[in-house]
Amino acid sequence: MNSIKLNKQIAEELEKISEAAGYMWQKGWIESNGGNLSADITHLLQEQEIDFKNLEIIKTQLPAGAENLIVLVTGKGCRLRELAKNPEKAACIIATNSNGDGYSIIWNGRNGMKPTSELASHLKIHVSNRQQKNGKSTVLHAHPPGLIALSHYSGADADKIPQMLWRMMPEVRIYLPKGILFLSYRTPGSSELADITAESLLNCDVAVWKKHGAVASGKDIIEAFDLIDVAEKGAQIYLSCLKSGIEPEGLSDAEMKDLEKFIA
Ligand code: 2HA
Ligand code: ZN
Repeated sequence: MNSIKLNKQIAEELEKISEAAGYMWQKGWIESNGGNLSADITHLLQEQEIDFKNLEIIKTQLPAGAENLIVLVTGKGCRLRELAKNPEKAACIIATNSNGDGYSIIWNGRNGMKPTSELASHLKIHVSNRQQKNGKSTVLHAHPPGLIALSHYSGADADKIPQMLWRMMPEVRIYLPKGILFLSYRTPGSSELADITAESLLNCDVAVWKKHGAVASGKDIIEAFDLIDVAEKGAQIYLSCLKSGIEPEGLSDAEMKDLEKFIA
């Protein structure tokens, strides 16, 4: 049942989500039901537009600060590739309650649609973005293969990989000024994963979930996509060199210094 009508601004958000889903499918980041995304659209809906009467409340402990939010989010078990042609097959809109102990589905809750299993991460990042007032309202999680492959490496020099990705080409350093952070493994969907991800995104542009995927947040979903795309490009170049038997040189310290001057 739908308790709201989609207004023009929400329809525009959905269009960008469809566009990003098309790119991600082409790039092989969203196999089967892999990946999930969300947009905090609280500011796009007037309170009076929502008819809370007769709405089922799905009880769950929400992260602190996640009360009274309206979030467009992909559905649990849904195929993100379907967003490209028919968002109704893979996304719904939820409204979190004011007690912080549940939410209602206010758009597209029919056919048993439930929000993604990674809802905790999405909500915690939205709360953090609001606290930071950084203008970011979307969160994207996908399974880009290059970053995941690199996250399997745990040799003594594993902590040098983020620096090496920065050095693969100037754009990586320029576009991801806070860099890429590889997080230790946590169970998918867990609140521990949500905590470490929201905290890490304060200090990086792309967080990599070890042996799982990548997460980024942007002012819109295309910006979040671009962040992961640039990080993945760095990973692909690095892996291509290694696969070709080339030990990549990477931008030198002097070239990096020069670049930093250029960025400043
Ligand atoms: O939504 O990618 O991390 C499926 C996933 C879980
Ligand atoms: Zn995943």
